[in-house]
Amino acid sequence: MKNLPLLLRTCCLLLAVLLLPCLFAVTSAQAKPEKLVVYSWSDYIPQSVLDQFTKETGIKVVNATFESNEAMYIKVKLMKGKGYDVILPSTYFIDLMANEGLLAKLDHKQLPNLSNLDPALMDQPYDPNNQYSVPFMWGSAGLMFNSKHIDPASISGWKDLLKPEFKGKVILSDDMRDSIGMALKAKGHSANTVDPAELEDAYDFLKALKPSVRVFDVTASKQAFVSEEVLIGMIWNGDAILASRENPDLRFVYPEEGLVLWVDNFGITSASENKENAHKFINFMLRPDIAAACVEAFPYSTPNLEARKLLPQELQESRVAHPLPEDLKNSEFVLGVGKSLSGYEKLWEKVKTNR
Ligand code: SPD
Repeated sequence: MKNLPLLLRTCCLLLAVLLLPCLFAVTSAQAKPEKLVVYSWSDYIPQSVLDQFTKETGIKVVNATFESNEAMYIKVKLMKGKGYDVILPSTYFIDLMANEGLLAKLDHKQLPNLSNLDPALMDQPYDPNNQYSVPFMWGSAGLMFNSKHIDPASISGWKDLLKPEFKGKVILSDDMRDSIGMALKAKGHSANTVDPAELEDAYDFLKALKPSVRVFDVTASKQAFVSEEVLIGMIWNGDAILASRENPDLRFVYPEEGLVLWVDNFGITSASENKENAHKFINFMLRPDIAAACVEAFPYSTPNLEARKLLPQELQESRVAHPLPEDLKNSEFVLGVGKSLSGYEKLWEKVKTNR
């Protein structure tokens, strides 16, 4: 260095000073890889899909899970969204969370794969123009029974759950809107009623059914059917397909009174500090090959029309995964019920505590 001319030495020094921050940036990026926290329903996004995202982008994904919208909502609200980037609420929590400022507006320019989605499930009243949410999967809370123990000709709807021979053999969904929605349908009402008298009717149905209920569950419902711990009751359609692969005596029924349908949607928390990566993740999940991989692992109904074409024939044609319009006669998507939510909560509390 001593022998170099002064000008050259000054240039070298200047260059070193300029490059130093870049060097630090590179080392700190290497030490701390980018990370996204995705808060989703359990058994919904296969680990292989998350690994594929990391492989393609270098972004690590932590998949925290929840079992109900209510549990997810309380946690996100308590933390004001901090700590979570992408969340997966059902329709009836989208408007609630958006109105409370918990969801960020989406930038559709960063989501070109939106074009793969079925227009029939877009731009819904709970989120006009999909400003805050994009559908991932939809499905139903249907009726399943074991045909080894129960004559298929004897089962046509929810009212059959009340038959005395099923005492102690019934499973109901531990999801408040699923089970109250089922009871409302059984009584011929809308699953989204705000009429207290109709809710009282639903309560009467659930009260009469309670002695027959072996368990309220959503996470273990598949296993309860497979092991024949329960013989009849409610199950989400994706779990029904997985259960009947393990126990071929299981039959899924679209009840004549109708059933409740739901759509689970991706949203980004307003507190997310990784909104660009969150958009990258959602766009990746909307890719046909990725959405198809999700349905193959957890066979719910996909709103991704391009993904559906990639599914094995058996799943493309399954009426449990992809019902025909006539299967959904009298059925309804669960929607927000505004201030009446407290009426639903009180009813649920009474059912669960036998009051
Ligand atoms: N294992 C994933 C299940 C997702 C079910 N969505 C439920 C909506 C609740 N009504």
